[in-house]
Amino acid sequence: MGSMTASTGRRVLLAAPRGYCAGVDRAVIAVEKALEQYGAPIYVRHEIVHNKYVVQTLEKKGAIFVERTEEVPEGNIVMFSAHGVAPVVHEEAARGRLATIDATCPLVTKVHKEAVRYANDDYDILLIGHEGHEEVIGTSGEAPEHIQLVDGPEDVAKIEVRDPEKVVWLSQTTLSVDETMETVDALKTKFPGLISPPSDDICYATQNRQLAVKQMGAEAELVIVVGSRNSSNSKRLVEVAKLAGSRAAYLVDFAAEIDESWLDGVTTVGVTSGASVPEVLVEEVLEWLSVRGYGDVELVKAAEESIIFSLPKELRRDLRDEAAALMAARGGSGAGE
Ligand code: 0CH
Ligand code: SF4
Repeated sequence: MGSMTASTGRRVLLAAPRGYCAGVDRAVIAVEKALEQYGAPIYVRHEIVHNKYVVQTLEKKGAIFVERTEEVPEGNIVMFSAHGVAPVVHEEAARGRLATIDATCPLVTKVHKEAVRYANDDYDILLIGHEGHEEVIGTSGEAPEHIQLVDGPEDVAKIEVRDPEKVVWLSQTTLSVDETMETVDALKTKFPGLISPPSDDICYATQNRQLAVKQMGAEAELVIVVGSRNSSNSKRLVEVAKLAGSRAAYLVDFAAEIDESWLDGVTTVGVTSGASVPEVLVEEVLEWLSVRGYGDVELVKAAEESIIFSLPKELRRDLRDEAAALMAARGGSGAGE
């Protein structure tokens, strides 16, 4: 490795942790398992995770991605994505006589439960998150009449609450930690009685990936983040890298999207990937860099991760009645093509 290194000094800093978090791993395996157990097609409402390659790969195996529950033909199986859904979506599925498999990350479900609890206690809930993002739509749907969205510090001025002594903030799981703290500070200035969530809503994976990219951003002139454009946590990594000091940071889905000119005058390249990104895509980027003289790879390790989630309950227990009925209708064979 890197016989050129001594003369050129070119190197790659590789973030750890990066890539798949426990919630994504579980959700992607869940689709694969569902395809194995019940056969194609398996409908998935919304991209199971926000990654182009993952979606394309699962489509080839027989998954069909839809945006609305109503698009799923009656009597089929529909999976809910890792980002979670509002309760009304469960009702839509029941109305459409669909069997459901819920791949919502348990850490998103945790935030849903917090929302329900504070709504039941009649709090005003200030949900920090990005407008229009699937997760925020799902969480807000738990208690629409109690929840207001706060999309960054600039939104704080317009927020009004019924009783400033009964306000709590919650958040999307994939936000920038630093920007969220700015928003919280602004909210606290306005509402000194504001209560914080019982535990961090921004999840461990989001936090750790930002920590690692922050460390590398201080040293790397260029940071390449592998991830899709609609992936909130991946986009945050680009922002965090720049704030940490890297001259430039880019989001790419594939190595082929990297522009050679980005390397001009660059000695140290940082590489990381979002929580929805398979490692094979990072390997391709490392290969692309290695061919261009950046073959010396150093790990920047910010945290250890060992968390694993068990599969959605619908895939763990024996067939649910509705899924069993569905299989009977398909001719009784478990493993479809
Ligand atoms: O970062 P976002 O939430 O856009 O989603 P992703 O890229 O699919 O990553 C996984 C997070 C899923 C829900 O927390
Ligand atoms: Fe769960 Fe966090 Fe991964 Fe989202 S990013 S799926 S909340 S572990």
